[in-house]
Amino acid sequence: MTQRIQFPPKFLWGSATSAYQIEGSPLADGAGPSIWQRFVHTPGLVRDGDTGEMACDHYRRMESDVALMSELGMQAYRFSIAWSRVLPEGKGKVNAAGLAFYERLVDALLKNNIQPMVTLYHWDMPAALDDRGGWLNPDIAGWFADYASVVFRKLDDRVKLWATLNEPWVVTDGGYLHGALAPGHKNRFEAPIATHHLMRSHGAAVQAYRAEGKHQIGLVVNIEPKYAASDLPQDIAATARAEAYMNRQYLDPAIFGTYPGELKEIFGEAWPEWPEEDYKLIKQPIDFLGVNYYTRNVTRHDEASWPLRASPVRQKSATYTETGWEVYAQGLTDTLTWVKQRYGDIPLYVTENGAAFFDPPVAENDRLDDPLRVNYLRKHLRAIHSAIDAGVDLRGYFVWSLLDNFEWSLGYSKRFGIVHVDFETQKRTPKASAHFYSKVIASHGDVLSNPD
Ligand code: PNW
Repeated sequence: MTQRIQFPPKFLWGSATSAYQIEGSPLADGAGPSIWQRFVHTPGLVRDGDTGEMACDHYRRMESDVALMSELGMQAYRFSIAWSRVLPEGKGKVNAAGLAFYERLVDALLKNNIQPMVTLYHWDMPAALDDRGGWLNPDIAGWFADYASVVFRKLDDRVKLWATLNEPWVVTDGGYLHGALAPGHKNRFEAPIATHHLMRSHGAAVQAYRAEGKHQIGLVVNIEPKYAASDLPQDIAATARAEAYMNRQYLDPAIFGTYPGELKEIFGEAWPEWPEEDYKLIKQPIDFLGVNYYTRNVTRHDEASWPLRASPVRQKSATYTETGWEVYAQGLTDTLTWVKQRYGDIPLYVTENGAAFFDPPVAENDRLDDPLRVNYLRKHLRAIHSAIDAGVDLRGYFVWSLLDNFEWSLGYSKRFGIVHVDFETQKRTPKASAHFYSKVIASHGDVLSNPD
């Protein structure tokens, strides 16, 4: 008899979104503008001039979206709070109406037996704070902790899983080094400073949580395992730099209280020294780590690539998604076991995993077949099971994303949803991948044992 796939009894199955990507109505009910509000209204920065003004109109369709999650059998839902809905100026006066939206969302989820996981920062810095330097201003740690406290006091009686930051690497690399994401800076002196104050802010929010909260708080990072393209010493060194830059830049300080030495090599004189007390603030004990996994990277030395001097090598026989990311499920197993080996036995969640593929139009019978996404999910769900088999303490999995949504500077051109959204009518249509994922949840993973 073949062995059936089994997941731990309390393993949580969920889906994920973020505020600016789905909500729409960014200025409703007294909310202040965020840096994304500014970025999307600066001509030329977002593909086709797309904005999050409407997005999935989730701000007004929240109840029916929660009902849809319930129909799909979701057990958990990871969403983010828009800081400038709660604090229109980023600090100071609380906007009760903004906070009330998230309270209604949490209550709707709980009524449907869906566990909320709340991310405090998914890239939408209040514009008023960006005017004061945003992540470059050391005061941001206090502002962030104050914002976090407002939210903890309101929702910690109902929310058991909190995340401080979503993907600080993307915030600094996209927002401050290469400028593809808000606030759109391109400055190698700024990126290391943003990194440091992001991590101080993470630490300060965790400290605030120990004072205000009673449940679990963690950090969410994106990890892309790096594999050397050859045995050449220069490729191996380039791979170590790429790994330090993306995978260890935030986890090492959060867990060990130090930055990887390679960062000095990468940034040179732009990598500053920081006072010892900062590292104490950053290294707060956390309750879990969230890992966002999409792809891997085969890495070679490349003098022309700034500032890493490392480039990805395209894999000839591999499948690539519409964002140009190789489909490589083994990398998810490798990532989870690497985190365990390097950082110890901290509980883990896969907080994002998914793929953008071109989807056919919705058929007349309301079906949409997305076999590539089904295949991606099946492989990656088996990959997390392999990691659990190898002893990783994985507590749950969140597919990215529940809905097709605003994919940042790529606008609506890339669809990650397991539910199709018609951005003209706002009609939701679960894709075949949603039905597949429903069956995974309903069988607690058992269907993954069946042949494809
Ligand atoms: C994540 N990378 O971004 C974000 O958390 C989501 O908001 C986003 O929609 C999703 O992935 C899909 O893009 C990432 O280059 C962006 O490694 C870039 C990388 C990873 C994650």
